[in-house]
Amino acid sequence: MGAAAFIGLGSNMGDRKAHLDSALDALDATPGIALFAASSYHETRPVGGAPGQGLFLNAAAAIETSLAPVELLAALQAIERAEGRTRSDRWGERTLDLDLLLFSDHRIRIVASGPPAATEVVHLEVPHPWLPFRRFVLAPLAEIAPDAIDPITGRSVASLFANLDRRPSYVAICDPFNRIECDVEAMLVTALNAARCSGRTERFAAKFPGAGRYSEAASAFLNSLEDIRTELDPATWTRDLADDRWLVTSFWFDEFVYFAEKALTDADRDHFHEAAEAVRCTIVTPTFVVAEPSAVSFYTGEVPILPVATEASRDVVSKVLAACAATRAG
Ligand code: A4P
Ligand code: MG
Repeated sequence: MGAAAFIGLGSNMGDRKAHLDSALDALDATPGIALFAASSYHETRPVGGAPGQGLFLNAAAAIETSLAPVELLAALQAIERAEGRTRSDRWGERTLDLDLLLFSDHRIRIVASGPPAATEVVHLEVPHPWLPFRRFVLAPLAEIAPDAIDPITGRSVASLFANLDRRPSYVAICDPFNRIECDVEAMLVTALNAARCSGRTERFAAKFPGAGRYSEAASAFLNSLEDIRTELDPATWTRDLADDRWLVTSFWFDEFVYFAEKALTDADRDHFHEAAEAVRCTIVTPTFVVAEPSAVSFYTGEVPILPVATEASRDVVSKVLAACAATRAG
């Protein structure tokens, strides 16, 4: 009939099971939507939002639809309203929340705009921006669609879900242009009681050694690779971190490689590239990377990225903490 899409369902108010049951019926009854599969219902602790909220029931549904993405969003919101959803606080308690997780292989970013009086102000991001971070979304989705692909990371749902269970849990901050306030790393380390690398690696983040000095820089870059290999050796971190402790670094390996390769001459670049790829296989990979938007543009890889605008440190930190909590909540 049309496109395959996946919907995340959540409820933490009233008769939660009844809300999810009727949402699935309503989806199937909507013209242009056929319900293909629904996951079991998962009881989960609330992530974010006001304290004291009740536990959620979360589920995922696979549909086929002839509706356009914006029409589908409108249909989801109509079903939410029919279940008594009122929009109060962001991430507040809700009878029913329906999120469009994936729509075929589309990447959609419609940012709400228009005059304040406009009645139809659409905001839609697909894949859902929190998809790779949320256990309460990936666990039910992996039940019904383990092979569905997230077009941003190119990874399957099963692989994104497995990523959350990898240890050590590791957040890398990618900020090559120093746009994120420098106290963010320290605030995160404190809030998460996280481990951090020793000072040696900090210089990769601060000023890539020799950057811009071309041929002279080649050996410095190769030395830095060796430092990274030592500092991000999985054996160290598996030994030093208790199961659930986070590692936080103020640099990201891919960022270092990207800028090193830009700075090197053609002759040095190939050799460096080979060496970097060999190191990549031996070091810990971030669970996710925190990056300011202009740093994201050069990257098209498998590691999930949490974009943070150049907002106040407090806001960046609370967004990162929400993502960390979402990977864990069960
Ligand atoms: N919007 C943009 N993209 C989408 C999309 N892909 N799917 C816009 C659905 N809506 C999308 O949503 C706010 C606006 O997002 C809408 O106007 C829509 O145009 P909302 O449902 O009014 O507000 P919200 O749900 O409070 O905020 P948000 O940011 O959508 O939150 P989420 O992502 O829905 O997360 N913890 C557990 N354990 N289980 C949960 O289900 N859910 C949330 C809410 C937080 N914590 C949770 C759970
Ligand atoms: Mg929502």
